[in-house]
Amino acid sequence: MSRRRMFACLVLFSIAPIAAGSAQTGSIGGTITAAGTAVADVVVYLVPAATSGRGAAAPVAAEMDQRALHFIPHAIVVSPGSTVSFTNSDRVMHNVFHPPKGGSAFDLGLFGPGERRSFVFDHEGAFVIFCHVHPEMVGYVVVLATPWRAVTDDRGRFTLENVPTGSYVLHTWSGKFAEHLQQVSAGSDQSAHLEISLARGVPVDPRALPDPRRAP
Ligand SMILES: [Cu+2]
Repeated sequence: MSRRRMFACLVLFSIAPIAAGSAQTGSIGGTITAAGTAVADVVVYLVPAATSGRGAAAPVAAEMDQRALHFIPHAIVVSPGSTVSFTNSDRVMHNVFHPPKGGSAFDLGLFGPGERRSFVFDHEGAFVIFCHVHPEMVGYVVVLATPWRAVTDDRGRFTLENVPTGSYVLHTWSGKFAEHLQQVSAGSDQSAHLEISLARGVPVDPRALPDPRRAP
């Protein structure tokens, strides 16, 4: 690493804790279960109750691996304009495609061990990802502009950090469960903990996104 880059990193590391400790933000965390069992790979996101408060996250570079005939992670959440790279880490051919739905279909073709293909997700939505070679392979790329978003871990846990003080509607997205909506508020230096139970049902695609007034 060059001296200049090292200096830039040091500056970033020293600024970050100050921003995270701002008195104007809080955190909202919790656990998601269904029928008493923790659910991993659920996307959790906040939409501010006031339209004017909506933030937009910058595009990112994200990775989704193809390993042991699975997409890993099973679900990721990125902002519009983000590039997602799919790497074939197996010893067989793989493919990545999203089936035609609302004109958003794409197919990255067949690619071999060690190869990588990328796709830029320009618009919000929940994109189911398949492989032509292995019909059992399924993954999800959920594209959301809101900066307050997370994916539950293996124990169903999530944390939304640096949420400005205010009122929000919390949404969940999962390939298997109905959307859960809940009004929440973030307070200065407060951390809320939620226990959310999901019911089986059809997920709501974020492309039909949220009228913030549509609260339970
Ligand atoms: Cu495959």
